Amino acid sequence: MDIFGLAFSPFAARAILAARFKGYKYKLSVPKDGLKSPAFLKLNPLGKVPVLKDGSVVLFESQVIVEYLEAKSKKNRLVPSGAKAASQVRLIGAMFADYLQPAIMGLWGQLDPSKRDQSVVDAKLADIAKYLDIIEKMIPAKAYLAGAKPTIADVYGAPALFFLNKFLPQFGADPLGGRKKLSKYMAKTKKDKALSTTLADMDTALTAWQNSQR
Ligand SMILES: N[C@@H](CCC(=O)N[C@@H](CS)C(=O)NCC(=O)O)C(=O)O
Repeated sequence: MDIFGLAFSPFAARAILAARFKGYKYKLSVPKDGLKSPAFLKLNPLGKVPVLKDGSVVLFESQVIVEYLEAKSKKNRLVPSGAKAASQVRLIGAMFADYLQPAIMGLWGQLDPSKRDQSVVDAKLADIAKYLDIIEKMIPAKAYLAGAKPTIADVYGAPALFFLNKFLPQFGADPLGGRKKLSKYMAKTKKDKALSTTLADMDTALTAWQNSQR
């Protein structure tokens, strides 16, 4: 299968992580002529990454791609089968995907101190702290965000936490603010091959992109 994406995109990272956790072979490529080229717009009319191409299946929207990858094989389940367990995993995933990540990415336009609006920064930092407190209470003290094995909570959580660690120090804030379970999780991501490789690739690609913008 083919994943079209930029390695530092938190949305592409979801597709990449899901593919890695599930054990699928895939090829990652950057859309050759850009995101708005006629060829790429045929795959995703929105001109955004990620896009997944698996034979005749062409999908965009990271959450749909993750669900497809999960549904394609029962191997290495990312959503447990029981209704209660599945809902807990989905709830943790939703906190990251729908609340924490948008608040963190809202700081993207504020990174340059000369163009910063401190009221926007303060509002985003307050939202981030609120969501982190909620997540810290929800997650179990286990190796992964929703338990002993990787789930979609990690697929949505790890890319968001990557950007949290990258951005917050630039605003003088401590990314995890001493939240014990989340801090332990971040330290443990180094021990999981899919997580450590994906986060390292995001780091390399983000640095290269930032250098290209200077
Ligand atoms: N809702 C989409 C968002 C994807 C998205 O915004 N991707 C960014 C990269 S981080 C992108 O392609 N931006 C280019 C653009 O919007 O022109 C998803 O979940 O896949």
